[in-house]
Amino acid sequence: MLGRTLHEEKTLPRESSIVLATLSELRAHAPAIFGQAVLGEDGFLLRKERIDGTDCLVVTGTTDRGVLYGVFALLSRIARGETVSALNETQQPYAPIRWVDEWDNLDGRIERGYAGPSIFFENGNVRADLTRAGEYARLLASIGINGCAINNVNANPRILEDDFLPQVARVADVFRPWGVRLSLSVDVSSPKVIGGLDTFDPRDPRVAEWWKKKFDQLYALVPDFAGVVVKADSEGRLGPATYQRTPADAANVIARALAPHHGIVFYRAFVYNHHLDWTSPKNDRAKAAYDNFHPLDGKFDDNVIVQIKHGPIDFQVREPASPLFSGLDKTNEAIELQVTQEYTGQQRHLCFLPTMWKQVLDFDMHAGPQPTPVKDIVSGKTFDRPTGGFVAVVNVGMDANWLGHPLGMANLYGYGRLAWNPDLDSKVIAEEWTRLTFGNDSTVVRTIQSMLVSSWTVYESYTGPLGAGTLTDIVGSHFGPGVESSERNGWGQWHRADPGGIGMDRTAATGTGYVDQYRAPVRKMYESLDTTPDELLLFFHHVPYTYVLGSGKTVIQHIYDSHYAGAQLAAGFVNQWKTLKGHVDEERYEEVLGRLEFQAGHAIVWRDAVCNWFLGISGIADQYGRVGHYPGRIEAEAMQLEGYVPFDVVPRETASGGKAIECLPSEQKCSATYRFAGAAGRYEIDVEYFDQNNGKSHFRVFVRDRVVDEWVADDRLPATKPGGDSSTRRRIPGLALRPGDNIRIEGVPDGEEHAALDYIEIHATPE
Ligand code: GCW
Repeated sequence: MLGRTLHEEKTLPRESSIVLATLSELRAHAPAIFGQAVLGEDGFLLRKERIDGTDCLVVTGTTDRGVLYGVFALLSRIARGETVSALNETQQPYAPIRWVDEWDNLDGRIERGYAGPSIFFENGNVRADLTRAGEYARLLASIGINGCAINNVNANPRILEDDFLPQVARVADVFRPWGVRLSLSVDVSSPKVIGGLDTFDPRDPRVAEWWKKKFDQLYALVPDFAGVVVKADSEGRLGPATYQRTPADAANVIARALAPHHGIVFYRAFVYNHHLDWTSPKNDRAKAAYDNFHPLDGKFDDNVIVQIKHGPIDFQVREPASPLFSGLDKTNEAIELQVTQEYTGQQRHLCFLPTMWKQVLDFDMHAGPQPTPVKDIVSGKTFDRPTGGFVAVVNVGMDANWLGHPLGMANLYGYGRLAWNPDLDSKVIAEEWTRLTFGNDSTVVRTIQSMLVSSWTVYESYTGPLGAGTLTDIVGSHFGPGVESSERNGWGQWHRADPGGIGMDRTAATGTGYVDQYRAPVRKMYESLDTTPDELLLFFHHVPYTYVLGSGKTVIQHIYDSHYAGAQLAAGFVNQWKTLKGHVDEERYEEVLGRLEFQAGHAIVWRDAVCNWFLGISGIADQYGRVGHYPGRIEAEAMQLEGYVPFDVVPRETASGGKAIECLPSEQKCSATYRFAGAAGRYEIDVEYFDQNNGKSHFRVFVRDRVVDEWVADDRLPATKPGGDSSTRRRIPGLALRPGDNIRIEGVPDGEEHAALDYIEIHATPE
């Protein structure tokens, strides 16, 4: 930036300089100036100083890592156009633990990853070329992250095999220059599966010995190894329950093997029974974490951290804070957040999560006489615990922009910033990120910041209303709408919608009693319908569709209205983004535009699926007559078909009218024709088709026998059949239509993808 070459000096410079040094080095050279400065671990100081008559910009910290963070903070200031002329700033991270987890499998695939294959693994081994892993560490360091678990919590025991350890050591080597410490997810059955023992009982001394030897071996290769993450007795994973032992037993046996090396264990509180009897009104998955871990408070060793998902279910679009945060006074805690947008649009939808995280981090658990927000509990302040902090599941991939959606990166940035300082306002974070990413053009900053800060509630409004959970296909992709999929199974993500009403009754008086897991003031608030906030109403209460919300609307009308408003706002993102053409680079402009257009189309799929489902079950019409009536929409099955055949889409609400048409492979090519009967004018046509990942169908659209558009359905959506995951909109703008014109869509199937079509919609465009 300055066009000058940096060099390492052992003494302080004689010319005006930027000085990077640890505090102890500075104290030795300039005791008068730095003798009094105090900093904790990872903290830094940025200061403009006159040292021996020369002006210096000093970046210092107690450790090299702190100095590095200070450098990034300085660069950030400069990039955001802030002054550095009178700098005097001290920053100290809120908590020692600021980690990320990656759910990468050794074969290179990533569980719930939406941005291509692993940057760490390929074909069962660590990648030969770890350039991207090193770049990722730099990126993490720039936002203050100091630990990274590189493999899936559904851990393959192979990760600890003797011949694998040197491979993971290579990852540690590329992390180290950036102060990011390596961590691994381990499977508790490893002593048996790869260790040759006939048991993995955590109380068996041979098992303890195995862990000890294993970590001695690992530390010989990776002296700064940070520790491990454990998922056990959860979703089919083996765990201490096999031997009637507790999570504390399992955590401690590993912790004791790590302790001599100062390593730590993150034991995930995500332990629940996924075969719950759904017919019992008392069963409740939300209770599981507290039920399993609260009785063990005080039984965990000091180098164990219980890692708690921010809500009691599983990263839904809206959940209350997990009651376990205030259920462990004598145990270290970390909050687990999710940057990868598993339930929040999978980086196909814009959903800026810091706004949501803040609601949980700032939520007062009433665990003491003073306010006890979640952020203070997890960082060890409330109960004075030795360690704790923040973890986020990130799941970056080899795709050029790490997370798939260029704007999705704001979530990773925001996570790092909040882990460093959870008091930051999410609007400020959005602004910082925008400036650092797109520059300081005020139109760009204002527009992107405003899109980001509204995006979570927009996403919520067309997906999961009033705390009912994300109404997605919960047994499959977790992407498109699937209202019914959460019911009648053991997974426990129930919303209990039936013809009479909707919501999980979690009260103590008549429900599952979940509210009793909170401290008194919180319990009291959620126990009563009157004091439960609307946005969490259906999480805590079962009410009739005609129940009147605080807003004055009935529940059913709220569902309809919020879905229509949400789809409208998603369409608005496209228009907002279009104002930035020429203000941001072309490549990202186009990429973001493509994602936002997809989102706007998919928001309509969501809107229609959810609204129709609730219309069906409640039998109560939309007061504004929108649901079930679609002006300008022509169902594909009502068009004149050649080769195409109609079929029923399951679940039916994921296609308009419950039906679509497909071109079976026995046909080379099929077509669907509609004779336009409207007035002459300019129109846009939306073609709703199904883009699966098991074929690349080809579409062509003709008006009066002239091709007006063509495309290949080759997106990577999580779908192998027509439905809410694959339904995609193609918008053809600016068409001149006359009455009697034939609009013909030609589909050529490929593989198992049958060029399926749902409908077309014709809208007049203003002259
Ligand atoms: O959110 C759910 C995911 C699983 C994941 C699990 C967990 C790694 O659907 O894919 O498994 O949570 O957090 O362990």
